[in-house]
Amino acid sequence: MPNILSLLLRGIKQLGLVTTWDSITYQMRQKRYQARFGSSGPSSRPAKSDYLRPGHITSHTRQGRTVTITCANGSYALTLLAPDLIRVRFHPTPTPQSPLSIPHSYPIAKPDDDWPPCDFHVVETEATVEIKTSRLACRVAKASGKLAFLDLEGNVVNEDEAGVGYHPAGHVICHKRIQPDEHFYGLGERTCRLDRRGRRYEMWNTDPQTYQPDQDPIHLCMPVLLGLHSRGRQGYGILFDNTFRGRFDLGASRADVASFEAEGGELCYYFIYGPALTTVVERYTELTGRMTLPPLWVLGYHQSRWSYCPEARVRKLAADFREVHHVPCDCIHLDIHYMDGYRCFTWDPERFPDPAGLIADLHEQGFKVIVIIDPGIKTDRRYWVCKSGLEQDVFCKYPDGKTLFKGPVWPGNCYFPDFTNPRVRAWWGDLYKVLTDVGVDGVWNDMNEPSVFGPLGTTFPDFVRHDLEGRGGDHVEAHNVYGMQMARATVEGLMRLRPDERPVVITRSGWAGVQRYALSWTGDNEATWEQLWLTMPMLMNLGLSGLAHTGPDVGGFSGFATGELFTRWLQMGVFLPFLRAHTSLHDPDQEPWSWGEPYLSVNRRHIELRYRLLPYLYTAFWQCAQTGLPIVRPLLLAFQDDTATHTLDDQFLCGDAFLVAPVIEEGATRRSVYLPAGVWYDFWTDEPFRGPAHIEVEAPLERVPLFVRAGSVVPLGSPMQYVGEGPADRLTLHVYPGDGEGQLYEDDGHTWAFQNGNYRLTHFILSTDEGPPLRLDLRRQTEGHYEPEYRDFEVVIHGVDRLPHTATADGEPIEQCELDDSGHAIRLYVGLFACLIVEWA
Ligand code: MIG
Repeated sequence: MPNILSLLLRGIKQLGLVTTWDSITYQMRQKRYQARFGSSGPSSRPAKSDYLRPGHITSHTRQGRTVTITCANGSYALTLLAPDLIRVRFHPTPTPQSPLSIPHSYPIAKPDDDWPPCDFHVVETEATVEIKTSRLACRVAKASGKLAFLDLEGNVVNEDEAGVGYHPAGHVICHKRIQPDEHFYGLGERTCRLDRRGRRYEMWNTDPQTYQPDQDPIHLCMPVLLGLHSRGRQGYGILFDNTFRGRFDLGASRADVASFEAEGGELCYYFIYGPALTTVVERYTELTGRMTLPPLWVLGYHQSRWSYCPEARVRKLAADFREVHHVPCDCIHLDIHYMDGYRCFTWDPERFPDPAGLIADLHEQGFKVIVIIDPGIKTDRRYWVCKSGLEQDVFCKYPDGKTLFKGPVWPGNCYFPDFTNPRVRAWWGDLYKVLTDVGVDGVWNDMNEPSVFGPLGTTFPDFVRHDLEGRGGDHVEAHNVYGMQMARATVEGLMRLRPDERPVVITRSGWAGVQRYALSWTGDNEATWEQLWLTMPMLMNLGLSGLAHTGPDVGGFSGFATGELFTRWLQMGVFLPFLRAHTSLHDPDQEPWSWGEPYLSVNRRHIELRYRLLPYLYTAFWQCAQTGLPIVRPLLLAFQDDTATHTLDDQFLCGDAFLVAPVIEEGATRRSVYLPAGVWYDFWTDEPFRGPAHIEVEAPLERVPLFVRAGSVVPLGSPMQYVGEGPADRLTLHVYPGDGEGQLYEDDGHTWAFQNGNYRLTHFILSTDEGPPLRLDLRRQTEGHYEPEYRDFEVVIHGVDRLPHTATADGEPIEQCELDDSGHAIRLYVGLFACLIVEWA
């Protein structure tokens, strides 16, 4: 009893009386519905031995790109989409399924017919049926029907242990063998280390209401796994294409066995061969889609809290940035208190009497505005969205097909749109007109796991029905894609409403493929040092899972950061794709100036660095949109054959040039850093280091340990208060001697004109002759017809301590050349050159 009472009191304190009451009555109602429609929650798991396995092969046939292999207890359809990409489907029926009926899949962006033809042949031996492409072999054992994927020399890349299995209750599973030195990555957003091996991961998007390290699952699960073994020589990926509640077990039950399973649906997975994980990520994002290029301002600094209100508080925040503290910022986020009683698509008439006026003024000062939108629609017939939704029949229902599912969230009881219905998505997208009409620039979709308040379960009951693109199904199947389809409905709406502007949608939940629709932030973290560290493995694995545009609540959502913690988190954030400070309702403001000096100055300097980095970062975003290669990368992605990188998760690469090693310990002013093979320059001192090596570096509060790979050409812009503040008159190219290539991508920063050639892509080729004499040769080639505003370059050559003997641009001597104050770099001033040659006597 005291338990219930304290729960009740806590509930009332956090949620208010109405919502608490709705929460309690919700529990009572759910009990009734459970009695009527069946139980809810994970069903009991069959024993491993209870699964039906394929059994021996009876025949095989080939039709188009699909090989059908019939076994005693079912049949495989193995479809060759590319030489390194095979889809495996297994059906328990003895009659082969038509390989042509491909069920709709939410993750898949590239249908079978869009893949070019793929050459392969089928070879039968005494013991196997083997499918061979130019990259890989898929061998099926005749006796057992088990699969193995091999490279062309016959080395095992991945092989079945018990292999695929079906259970009459509808469960599907696949058991794989773990290779001795195998490491695992991926699985979307997890609160665990970079290497996923040795534990279980649930596939069930969940609102943890502030998570702890090692808590699982949280907001955004993805059924994509990457494996790396044989000292980095073998790498592959698996997408388990099944949305039902499920789990991955990566050596938890048995150290040498990995499995993935689901409570229903098909046993269908895509196998992607590397061996380079960069190849895997590229293929995977070809299959599931890539992000579209965001507008440049999204790469700026964002400031948020739960919630900035009323209007006067927002205006003061803007003035604090521009007039008081001169800290650059591009965007202010409005959390749920801007709404009228938490009703989405409304404004609180007292707190925000004139949203259009406020937003126009913020625009005037160079701010963009992002507002939060939740899926729950208050059950209030006088509220226009609810009324329209009821008229249009958009809300989720119980199996009787009549009763609307109702659950409490912030506004009290809510109905929930069924985003798995295309008609509902269209309705939802159009609602945003009321927000774009007043000038809102982007949308933040929260609570879309979906989250419902109440101890009996934090989401819909299993038996709630969904459209699932017309097929129909229950929540066990639709749950994991609910958030992704909400983000999709949102972005499709924004595209219709503002076709010329690149849309901005932030989502908390998602599933494989969500990168096509939205960026995401890592939800409700905590203001602790451990969670500062955790940001790195979280983001690196999200990037490997195809979702590269991500970032944490800098400073931590729950709890109040110390000045030192915020500053250290921000220093790391400068190199993360999405940079936003945010905090919870119950905590003080976390703004760059909240702790006074010395923090304010350090914070300002690092946010200024973020803005100088924009040309470099934007290029990394463009690369990611082209190839899927993430912006924040684990070191193993660039140094796969260096086993020291395979579990390294306290430092990361940002784009092609930077290695970032944030300080993750309170009070620390030094840290050790691992530098992989090659020469690395300390960004702050220009001191060169040769890797592979563990080194100790100074890390005073004033700076984040940062290294630049030799051979890099890093384009940096000028400091500014916000994107588009004024014309840039110059671009600085930071050159780090060595041999390498670099890119710079530029366009207007917000429209789709780049799709018609209105962009400029610059290739830099840097070669260095160590000499003596030392000689640097920098080539610059461009494509596309976009013309940036600047005409001049400042070229900074790092790691040299005296003026060159000759410096020419396209054969002409360069007049302006000076030694940097540091004494470790020189500066040259040149126009739009094609070939720069600098030589020291
Ligand atoms: O139940 O909108 O993760 O960023 O500030 C909490 C209020 C709801 C959770 C989000 C958080 C946001 C908060 N929301």
